[in-house]
Amino acid sequence: MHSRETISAISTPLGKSGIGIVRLSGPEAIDIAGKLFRSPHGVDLAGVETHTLHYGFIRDPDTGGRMDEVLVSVMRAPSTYTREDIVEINCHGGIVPLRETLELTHEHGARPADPGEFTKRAFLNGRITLDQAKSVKDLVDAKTQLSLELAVERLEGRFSEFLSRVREELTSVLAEIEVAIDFPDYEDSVVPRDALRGKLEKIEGDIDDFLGSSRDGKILKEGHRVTIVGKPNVGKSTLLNRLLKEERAIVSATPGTTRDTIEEEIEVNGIPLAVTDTAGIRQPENEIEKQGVARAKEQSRKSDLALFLIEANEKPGPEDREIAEELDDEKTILLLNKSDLDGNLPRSQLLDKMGEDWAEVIAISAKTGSGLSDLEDSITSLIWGGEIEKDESLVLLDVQEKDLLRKAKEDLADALEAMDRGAPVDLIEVHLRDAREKLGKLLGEDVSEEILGRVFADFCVGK
Ligand SMILES: Nc1nc2c(ncn2[C@@H]2O[C@H](COP(=O)(O)OP(=O)(O)OP(=O)(O)O)[C@@H](O)[C@H]2O)c(=O)[nH]1
Ligand SMILES: [Mg+2]
Repeated sequence: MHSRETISAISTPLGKSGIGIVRLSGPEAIDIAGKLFRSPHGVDLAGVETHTLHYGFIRDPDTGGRMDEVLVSVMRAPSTYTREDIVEINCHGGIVPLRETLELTHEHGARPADPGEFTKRAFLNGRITLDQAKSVKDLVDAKTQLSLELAVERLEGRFSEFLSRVREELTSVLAEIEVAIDFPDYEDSVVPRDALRGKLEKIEGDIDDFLGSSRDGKILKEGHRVTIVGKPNVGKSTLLNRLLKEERAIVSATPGTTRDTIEEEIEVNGIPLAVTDTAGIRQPENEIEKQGVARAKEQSRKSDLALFLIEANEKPGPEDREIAEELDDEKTILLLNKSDLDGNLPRSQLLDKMGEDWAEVIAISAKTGSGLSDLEDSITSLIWGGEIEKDESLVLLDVQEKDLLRKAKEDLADALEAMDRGAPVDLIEVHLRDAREKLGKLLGEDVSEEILGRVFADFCVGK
């Protein structure tokens, strides 16, 4: 399915760097570039070998004005990223000539590429799977090393490999069943139900394992989850505001000000974090507080890192110790807050009461900001230090993918159930076909324009 239109875009990040690439893809790519390119050696792009590089100038054919000194690479279909003819014009003169060169390609027959359109063409022309196309996007926006590595892994096609294998197994089961449908009289002798059952159970189990080893792509891109916990009035909301550098949460001297959890995204030394402020944990006095406290506890269990606040100038009480019991101390930074006030207790005395195994203990003042950069550095080093370990079998799935995979598994369960109650073989077949169709969708076959549009719409132009 080759497109008749030729597209072009700047495919390097726009910045002050001296070099940039205008990329053209489509049947007229070489033609259009040829109109703009002048070689001092008289090279005509139309006649050059594929995958060759040519030195020359870009000139406006109408005025003859010289735009930029360039290196042009010519790659002919099908061995290219999009499987179409591709020309890349490497411009050297900075952003202005880069833009002008792009405009010239538009004036001479190319259309501006939509975001992600190069990758979309690569997919439509069968060069990469949808899964891999998405990985290109993940790669482009990978924010942390971890998500980058996962994106690369995915690009290598682990997910597609798994899907293809499972689908093949399912197809062979379906083939056996079809025999039974064609020769109903011989059903029992032709289709050994026990053997089929074993195969289907294995497929179901494989999908289940795979789901277990996957993780929401969304969460990783949003960053590590950090929860701020502590008894009422200890300064949690003040700390959130301080980390956010804005007044997000209400702060007051009345204990119990925050009734529910508040989540915000921040960046600390370039690492994205999803930070949650929680209701102070104490014996709840009413229903609303009770729910807030329950949610705070749940949130701290789910998080990758907890920031646990106690007062620097007060003996820790039973409330503090009760919270401590809920936390995994290796994944908790103990913060001695309000250290700007008089009467700070010696650290050793506080740790005597609170235990010493915290990942880090830091004295801060959420109010004045002292100790905050120590806290930020400590969060950074815990994350980079591998506190959150990369699970080798981890695969990034987005919500829709997970959902489809889960539904495919349900179809298999339905088929098995139908088998158990001795349902006719064509009913079993219907469920298996449904499952197979879902696996096909996950592999990017039979995807409607709408879904495709969604996948490629949030790409950067030029990819
Ligand atoms: N002196 C001083 N006061 C602080 C500090 N941090 C917070 N406070 C004050 O302590 C009071 C409670 O602060 P909050 O941030 O609302 O405390 P919280 O933990 O969110 O309280 P709840 O939402 O009720 O659980 C406010 O009056 C803050 O100004 C600090 O580092 N030093
Ligand atoms: Mg609060």
